[in-house]
Amino acid sequence: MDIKSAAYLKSSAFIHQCPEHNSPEYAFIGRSNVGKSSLINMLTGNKKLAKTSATPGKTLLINHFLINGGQWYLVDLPGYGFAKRSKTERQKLENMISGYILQRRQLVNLFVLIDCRHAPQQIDLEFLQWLGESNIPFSIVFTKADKLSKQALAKSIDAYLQRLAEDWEPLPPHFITSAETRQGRDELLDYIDSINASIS
Ligand SMILES: Nc1nc2c(ncn2[C@@H]2O[C@H](COP(=O)(O)OP(=O)(O)O)[C@@H](O)[C@H]2O)c(=O)[nH]1
Ligand SMILES: [Mg+2]
Repeated sequence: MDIKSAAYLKSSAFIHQCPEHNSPEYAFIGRSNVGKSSLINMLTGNKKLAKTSATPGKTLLINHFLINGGQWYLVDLPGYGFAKRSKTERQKLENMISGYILQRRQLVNLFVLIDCRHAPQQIDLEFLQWLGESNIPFSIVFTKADKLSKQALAKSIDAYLQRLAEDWEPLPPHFITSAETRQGRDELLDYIDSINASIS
């Protein structure tokens, strides 16, 4: 499958402000700076669609992007675990994120992004646990694959999957991507396509 058109639609602070439609939504989440916006730009082939930033913690809203005229939607969620925010600001963001994830009936799959260079971190593992307990369908996307050699990449991802295997049987689906080299693009789009086909 390919993306024929992609357009920014709306930014929302609450689920009740999110666009009304009946098409599937695929949302991206992960720590600030993990590469959510870059991945959306890479998938859609539009470098300017989602705002990317070298300064972490910029996206504070739920951003909807219309794909192929509304056949489906990509959703850029705020990053979690950005330490420099105040406690009230963090709480507000957490409510926004959990509200969307738990209540958005159009959400068919959540992509949880993990920097391929990082060892498993508590905040991500706990978030995955919470998704499992909440019965939210999700998959894992290892980002920034271009930052490691082939060998180091395989080693890092193996270690991560081994850690996940302590909590998950079977392992959730996972993808390896790079916004620079476009690695993983076809696999992710085919995966989205197969989910779209299974629910249409
Ligand atoms: N080398 C490399 N850099 C990336 C990749 N994805 C994102 N980045 C960089 O990481 C930073 C954060 O990316 P961004 O997409 O804004 O992260 P977000 O906060 O999760 O939306 C930016 O400086 C990006 O250019 C990637 O696949 N490869
Ligand atoms: Mg972003």
